[in-house]
Amino acid sequence: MKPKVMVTREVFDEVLDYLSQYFEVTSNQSDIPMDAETLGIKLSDKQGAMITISDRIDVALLSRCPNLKAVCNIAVGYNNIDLEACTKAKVIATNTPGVLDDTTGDFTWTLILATARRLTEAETYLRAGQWDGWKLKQFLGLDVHHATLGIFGLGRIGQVVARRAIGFEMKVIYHDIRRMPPDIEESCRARFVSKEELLSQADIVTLHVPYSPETHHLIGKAELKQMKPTAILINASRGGVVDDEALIEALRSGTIAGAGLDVYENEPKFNPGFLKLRNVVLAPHIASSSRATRYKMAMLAAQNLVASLTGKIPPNLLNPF
Ligand code: 8YV
Repeated sequence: MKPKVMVTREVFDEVLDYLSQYFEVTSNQSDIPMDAETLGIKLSDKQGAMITISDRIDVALLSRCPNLKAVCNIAVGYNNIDLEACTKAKVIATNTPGVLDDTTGDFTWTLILATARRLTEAETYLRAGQWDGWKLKQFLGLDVHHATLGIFGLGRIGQVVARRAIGFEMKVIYHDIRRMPPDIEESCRARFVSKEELLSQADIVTLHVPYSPETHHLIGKAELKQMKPTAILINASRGGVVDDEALIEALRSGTIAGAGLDVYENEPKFNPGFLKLRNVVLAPHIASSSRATRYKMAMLAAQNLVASLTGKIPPNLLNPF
């Protein structure tokens, strides 16, 4: 008998076909997110699950799923998975690093350019029929070329963002928990600086750190105050890295000039204060969403699941066994 697995959200048919070669597959193709209670019921008789960041894998869930052997996230970030609890329960956990770096880096640039040049604000104005002609001082923005780009987290995605900055002839500075090796700094043309220097020098601050207790509210009221009033903040990493309430206040009061966001605290119920602001570009967590990349992410998660349940070491194992 084939092992039973669940795919908790809609995925591509090809991915389901691949999984079906190995498993009896149940898939939530209706794509309605499941609450913790439903997830527990659905996974109670499964050996494996392909999950997304909206599925929380914790002690409570694991205690209800005695057959579970592997949870494979369709995401590089895995703050939805309690790794320690998985290890204790002998459940393999995996993620999808690498395949989304370029696409997420591209989208970070989408946010940088749209925010710096006030695209959402200008388009809203035009669509509302308010445009009555060209004006010299209309929607004056921030120049991206030759500006200073400050990157928090020079990991895989941060490096992509830095390399794209070379074309804009920017000065790139970065901060991380540890300094990167010289070859990476050189290929990114990035200079390591303190958190304080990054915040006070950058015209554009962009965040590429994972969410953890250490990065919770990495950017809060005090950090926003250290930024230039002309600077913009970009977040395509994880909600919770920024204190959204503090950011809304900073955008309202002019502490900083603008923000471009793809992620929020308490997604998808983000702070409604953002909707009242003109100087913020808002996207619904789509940084990795190109057709090709989302396919690769789902397929990689499926490969991780197949390896995990066929006695192999999965390519993207997160916890020790
Ligand atoms: C995913 C992401 O689309 O990979 C991540 O960590 O944030 C996105 O690329 C999202 O997490 C869906 O699970």
